[in-house]
Amino acid sequence: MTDFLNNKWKIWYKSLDVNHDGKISIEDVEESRNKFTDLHQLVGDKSSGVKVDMEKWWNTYIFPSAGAEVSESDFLSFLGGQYSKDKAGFVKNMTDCFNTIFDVIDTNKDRSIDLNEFIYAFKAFGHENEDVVRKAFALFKPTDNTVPLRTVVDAWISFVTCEDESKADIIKKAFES
Ligand SMILES: [Ca+2]
Ligand SMILES: [Ca+2]
Repeated sequence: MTDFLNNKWKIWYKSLDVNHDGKISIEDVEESRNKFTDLHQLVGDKSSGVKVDMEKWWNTYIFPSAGAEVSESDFLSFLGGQYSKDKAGFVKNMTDCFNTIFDVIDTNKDRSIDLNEFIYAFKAFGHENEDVVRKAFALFKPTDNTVPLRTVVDAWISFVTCEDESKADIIKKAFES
Protein backbone atom coordinates (compact mmCIF):
# COMPACT_ATOMS: atom_id res chain seq x y z
CA MET A 1 0.00 0.00 0.00
CA THR A 2 1.04 3.60 -0.50
CA ASP A 3 2.82 5.91 1.94
CA PHE A 4 -0.22 8.14 1.66
CA LEU A 5 -2.48 5.50 3.18
CA ASN A 6 0.14 4.40 5.70
CA ASN A 7 0.50 8.00 6.90
CA LYS A 8 -3.26 8.29 7.34
CA TRP A 9 -3.23 5.12 9.47
CA LYS A 10 -0.53 6.76 11.61
CA ILE A 11 -2.81 9.76 12.11
CA TRP A 12 -5.65 7.38 13.01
CA TYR A 13 -3.40 5.58 15.51
CA LYS A 14 -2.52 8.91 17.16
CA SER A 15 -6.18 9.86 17.33
CA LEU A 16 -6.93 6.63 19.23
CA ASP A 17 -4.16 7.27 21.75
CA VAL A 18 -6.58 9.23 23.89
CA ASN A 19 -4.23 9.80 26.84
CA HIS A 20 -1.28 10.62 24.53
CA ASP A 21 1.17 8.15 26.09
CA GLY A 22 2.34 6.79 22.73
CA LYS A 23 0.48 3.47 22.87
CA ILE A 24 -3.09 2.26 22.54
CA SER A 25 -4.28 0.36 25.57
CA ILE A 26 -7.31 -0.28 27.76
CA GLU A 27 -6.56 3.07 29.48
CA ASP A 28 -7.55 4.85 26.26
CA VAL A 29 -10.84 2.94 26.24
CA GLU A 30 -11.55 3.95 29.84
CA GLU A 31 -10.68 7.58 29.27
CA SER A 32 -12.66 7.95 26.04
CA ARG A 33 -15.83 6.30 27.27
CA ASN A 34 -15.77 8.15 30.60
CA LYS A 35 -15.24 11.50 28.90
CA PHE A 36 -17.93 10.73 26.35
CA THR A 37 -20.61 9.81 28.87
CA ASP A 38 -19.65 12.79 31.11
CA LEU A 39 -19.82 15.29 28.25
CA HIS A 40 -23.22 14.00 27.17
CA GLN A 41 -24.28 13.82 30.83
CA LEU A 42 -25.47 10.27 30.33
CA VAL A 43 -26.54 8.49 33.49
CA GLY A 44 -27.77 5.07 34.58
CA ASP A 45 -28.62 2.50 31.89
CA LYS A 46 -27.89 4.92 29.07
CA SER A 47 -24.38 5.53 30.38
CA SER A 48 -23.60 1.87 31.00
CA GLY A 49 -25.06 0.93 27.58
CA VAL A 50 -22.77 3.40 25.81
CA LYS A 51 -19.76 2.22 27.83
CA VAL A 52 -20.42 -1.40 26.87
CA ASP A 53 -20.89 -0.47 23.19
CA MET A 54 -17.68 1.54 23.16
CA GLU A 55 -15.59 -1.18 24.78
CA LYS A 56 -17.01 -3.70 22.33
CA TRP A 57 -16.01 -1.42 19.46
CA TRP A 58 -12.39 -1.18 20.65
CA ASN A 59 -12.21 -4.93 21.18
CA THR A 60 -13.69 -5.70 17.77
CA TYR A 61 -11.87 -3.22 15.57
CA ILE A 62 -8.77 -1.91 17.34
CA PHE A 63 -7.27 -4.47 19.70
CA PRO A 64 -5.75 -7.68 18.30
CA SER A 65 -7.50 -9.47 21.18
CA ALA A 66 -9.81 -8.09 23.88
CA GLY A 67 -8.05 -5.29 25.77
CA ALA A 68 -4.59 -6.20 24.41
CA GLU A 69 -2.26 -3.23 24.03
CA VAL A 70 -1.32 -2.36 20.46
CA SER A 71 1.81 -0.48 19.34
CA GLU A 72 1.88 1.77 16.29
CA SER A 73 3.94 -0.73 14.30
CA ASP A 74 1.55 -3.59 15.21
CA PHE A 75 -1.41 -1.44 14.23
CA LEU A 76 0.15 -0.52 10.87
CA SER A 77 1.14 -4.08 10.03
CA PHE A 78 -2.28 -5.37 11.08
CA LEU A 79 -4.08 -2.90 8.78
CA GLY A 80 -1.49 -3.34 6.01
CA GLY A 81 -1.86 -7.12 6.18
CA GLN A 82 -5.65 -6.99 5.90
CA TYR A 83 -5.43 -4.43 3.11
CA SER A 84 -2.92 -6.40 1.00
CA LYS A 85 -4.70 -9.71 1.49
CA ASP A 86 -8.25 -8.64 0.63
CA LYS A 87 -8.94 -5.01 -0.15
CA ALA A 88 -12.71 -5.47 -0.50
CA GLY A 89 -12.82 -7.29 2.82
CA PHE A 90 -10.79 -4.52 4.42
CA VAL A 91 -13.16 -1.82 3.13
CA LYS A 92 -16.11 -3.86 4.40
CA ASN A 93 -14.51 -4.20 7.83
CA MET A 94 -13.74 -0.46 8.02
CA THR A 95 -17.29 0.33 6.92
CA ASP A 96 -18.63 -1.80 9.80
CA CYS A 97 -16.09 -0.17 12.13
CA PHE A 98 -17.24 3.41 11.46
CA ASN A 99 -20.93 2.55 11.17
CA THR A 100 -20.69 1.03 14.63
CA ILE A 101 -18.84 3.84 16.39
CA PHE A 102 -21.01 6.54 14.82
CA ASP A 103 -24.16 4.76 15.96
CA VAL A 104 -22.78 5.42 19.45
CA ILE A 105 -21.62 8.98 18.71
CA ASP A 106 -25.07 9.87 17.32
CA THR A 107 -26.43 9.95 20.86
CA ASN A 108 -29.84 11.40 19.98
CA LYS A 109 -30.26 8.78 17.21
CA ASP A 110 -31.47 11.22 14.55
CA ARG A 111 -29.03 9.82 11.93
CA SER A 112 -27.18 13.10 11.75
CA ILE A 113 -24.21 14.55 13.55
CA ASP A 114 -24.67 17.98 15.04
CA LEU A 115 -21.89 20.28 16.15
CA ASN A 116 -22.11 19.21 19.79
CA GLU A 117 -22.00 15.52 19.00
CA PHE A 118 -18.98 16.23 16.80
CA ILE A 119 -17.16 18.27 19.45
CA TYR A 120 -17.92 15.76 22.22
CA ALA A 121 -16.73 12.83 20.10
CA PHE A 122 -13.43 14.57 19.38
CA LYS A 123 -13.02 15.58 23.03
CA ALA A 124 -13.72 12.02 24.14
CA PHE A 125 -10.87 10.90 21.89
CA GLY A 126 -8.50 13.44 23.43
CA HIS A 127 -8.86 16.32 20.97
CA GLU A 128 -9.57 19.25 23.23
CA ASN A 129 -8.87 22.17 20.90
CA GLU A 130 -12.42 23.24 20.15
CA ASP A 131 -11.46 25.87 17.55
CA VAL A 132 -9.73 23.22 15.46
CA VAL A 133 -12.65 20.82 15.83
CA ARG A 134 -15.13 23.53 14.82
CA LYS A 135 -13.05 24.24 11.71
CA ALA A 136 -13.02 20.52 10.91
CA PHE A 137 -16.81 20.38 11.25
CA ALA A 138 -17.15 23.33 8.85
CA LEU A 139 -15.32 21.26 6.17
CA PHE A 140 -18.47 19.11 5.99
CA LYS A 141 -20.50 22.18 4.96
CA PRO A 142 -23.17 21.67 7.63
CA THR A 143 -26.74 22.94 7.34
CA ASP A 144 -28.05 24.37 10.63
CA ASN A 145 -24.93 22.99 12.37
CA THR A 146 -25.88 19.47 11.29
CA VAL A 147 -24.36 16.97 8.85
CA PRO A 148 -25.97 13.69 7.73
CA LEU A 149 -24.49 10.73 9.61
CA ARG A 150 -23.71 9.00 6.30
CA THR A 151 -21.54 11.93 5.14
CA VAL A 152 -19.36 11.82 8.26
CA VAL A 153 -19.10 8.03 8.27
CA ASP A 154 -18.18 7.94 4.56
CA ALA A 155 -15.46 10.54 5.15
CA TRP A 156 -13.91 8.31 7.83
CA ILE A 157 -14.14 5.20 5.65
CA SER A 158 -12.41 7.06 2.86
CA PHE A 159 -9.80 8.36 5.30
CA VAL A 160 -8.72 4.85 6.29
CA THR A 161 -9.19 3.06 2.94
CA CYS A 162 -8.60 5.50 0.06
CA GLU A 163 -5.11 5.66 -1.43
CA ASP A 164 -5.99 8.18 -4.13
CA GLU A 165 -4.15 11.35 -3.14
CA SER A 166 -5.99 13.41 -5.75
CA LYS A 167 -9.27 13.06 -3.84
CA ALA A 168 -9.99 15.61 -1.11
CA ASP A 169 -9.73 13.98 2.31
CA ILE A 170 -11.71 15.89 4.92
CA ILE A 171 -10.55 13.87 7.93
CA LYS A 172 -6.88 14.07 6.96
CA LYS A 173 -7.28 17.80 6.46
CA ALA A 174 -9.03 18.13 9.81
CA PHE A 175 -6.20 16.41 11.68
CA GLU A 176 -3.60 18.48 9.90
CA SER A 177 -5.19 21.84 10.62
CA1 LIG B 1 -2.65 5.61 25.24
CA1 LIG C 1 -27.45 13.15 16.14
